[in-house]
Amino acid sequence: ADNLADFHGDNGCDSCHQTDKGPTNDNLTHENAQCVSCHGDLKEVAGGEREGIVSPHQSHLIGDIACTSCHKGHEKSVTYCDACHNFGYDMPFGGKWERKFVPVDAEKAAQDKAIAAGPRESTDVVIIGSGGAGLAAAVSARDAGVKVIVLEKEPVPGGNTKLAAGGMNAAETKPQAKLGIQDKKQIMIDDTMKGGRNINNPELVKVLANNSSDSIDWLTALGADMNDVGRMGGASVNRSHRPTGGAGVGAHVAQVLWDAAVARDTDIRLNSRVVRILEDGSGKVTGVLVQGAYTGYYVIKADAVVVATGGFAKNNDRVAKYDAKLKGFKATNHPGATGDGLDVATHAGADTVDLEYVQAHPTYSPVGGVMVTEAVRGNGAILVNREGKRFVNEITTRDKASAAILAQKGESAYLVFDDSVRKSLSKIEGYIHLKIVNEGKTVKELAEKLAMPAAELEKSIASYNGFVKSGKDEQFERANLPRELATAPFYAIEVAPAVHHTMGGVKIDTKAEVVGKDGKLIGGMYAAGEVTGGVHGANRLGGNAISDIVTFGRIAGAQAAQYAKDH
Ligand code: FAD
Ligand code: MEZ
Repeated sequence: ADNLADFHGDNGCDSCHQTDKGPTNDNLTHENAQCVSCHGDLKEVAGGEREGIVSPHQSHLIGDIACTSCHKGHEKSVTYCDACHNFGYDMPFGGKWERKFVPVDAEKAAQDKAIAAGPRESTDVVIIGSGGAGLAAAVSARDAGVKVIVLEKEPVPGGNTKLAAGGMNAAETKPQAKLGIQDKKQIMIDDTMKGGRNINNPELVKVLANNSSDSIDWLTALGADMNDVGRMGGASVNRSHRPTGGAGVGAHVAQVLWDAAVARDTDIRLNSRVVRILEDGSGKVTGVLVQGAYTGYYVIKADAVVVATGGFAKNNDRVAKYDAKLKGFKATNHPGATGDGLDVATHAGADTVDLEYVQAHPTYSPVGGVMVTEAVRGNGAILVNREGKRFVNEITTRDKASAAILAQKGESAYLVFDDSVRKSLSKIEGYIHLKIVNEGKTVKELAEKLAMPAAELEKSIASYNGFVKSGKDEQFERANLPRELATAPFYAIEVAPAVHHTMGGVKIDTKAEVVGKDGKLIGGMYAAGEVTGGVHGANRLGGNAISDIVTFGRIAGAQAAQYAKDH
């Protein structure tokens, strides 16, 4: 047998499919139920795995992960995890992970034919993308009482949102008040404008900051725990909210939003790529053209569409077009962050802003294929070079920290911390699990493992601890000095910059309405999240994206629902 279908061949097509024509929907609902009926659900399969391996069936992905996300019937199976990691799983009938970007208008003739055939179904609001912006929009549109279809091109939901780690920025919140943190929405506005080099759209920044605590309350009411509050680069106050104990914010927020959307009976379709937004002669939205991975092209008629398709950091050709310095760089993003949603919106007349600004995250682990959250630095870690010396204010903005790392020998650095930092942030356990963390019982032992001069590393840590005691970093003016690095064991992770966030995108107004190339609003088209531009200016502050997607996702969903009711 060459693939799973061949292997199961003796059982006949109906052992997987409902009809002899193959799949009946793009979620492969029936096919996946068949897998589960024989092999058990994810939890049961994970339970039977060998101890000590990084289990492919226990992951940070959200929702009920479909077996068919990795296990394919008629082609080679692929390990979805390989889009980021490289665990070397022994996958039955496995092939190599590869992704080629296919432009949205690649099959024009087939697309035109589907459009000519007319709509297969209709709804009030279509939401493109199942990341945080899309799911927040879905929940708020459902709460406004309209019919919603969410379309997601990947086999798994959650986009980049499910990967978000360090936190969600918000000012004047209840969790801050409980911890005695004094903050002001105006300070969040000022920090965001300064971090974005003052080219942000100030009206959008006001919406971001002024709604941020309401967004925390909204998530909390849906069941989220946003009670741990830490510091991110460029913030002058601790305002980055995450679950108690310091677990990753994104997987939690995405799961809460997913559960809320499912509880509201939202029609969510995976493996469903939107390739065109359709409009009438006057330029008003009339629906979308979908490319179902298994059911082919079809049209959904809709009154309003929310574009929530995320950024394009995983599409290096496109990134390099805007910033040649980033050519060939790795990316922290999920495989779907290619920018085709941006193409769909611009083909339908949307204007764009700030596309030339692409952000590198300073601390990506080339060994693990994962981003190491800024929260590790926010909670006390320092950055040292191969000589064991600090070289930058660790919690400066990302553009500055990335440039400083690239200026070091080997174009990488080590993130060094102690056991008290580890205990402050449960996300670190994930890095240990991934085996990307070096450990020493003493600073000397750690330095020896890194082939670094031990005396220099000891000196750097001793002088940093002195700054913590005095409350002033005499070397780099680091503003937050949360704890001394004095509790053994000591740890280090090698880190280098990787493409992380695309600041620019579709132009929107404060109601998430899309502005057309002629400067007028496009009737029925809304956008939210990383696909949009203007909120973050030239450089996004850590923690501001989750705030952006929840606030503007909610606004886009409510506005699209109202538009659908009015038309
Ligand atoms: P996404 O969550 O990326 O969702 C977009 C979805 O649209 C994807 O699922 C995609 O597959 C789908 N899609 C795209 N095109 C189409 C199409 N044509 N048809 C159908 N579907 C389509 N920000 C913070 O504020 N705090 C953090 O701690 C943080 N940590 C991060 C850690 C990592 C590793 C990464 C990569 C990012 C992090 N960010 C963080 C940034 C933040 O996660 C993202 O900017 C944000 O989640 C984007 O949300 P979104 O909903 O706009 O897009
Ligand atoms: O906002 C981000 O991208 C972020 C906080 C990432 C991280 O380091 O956790």
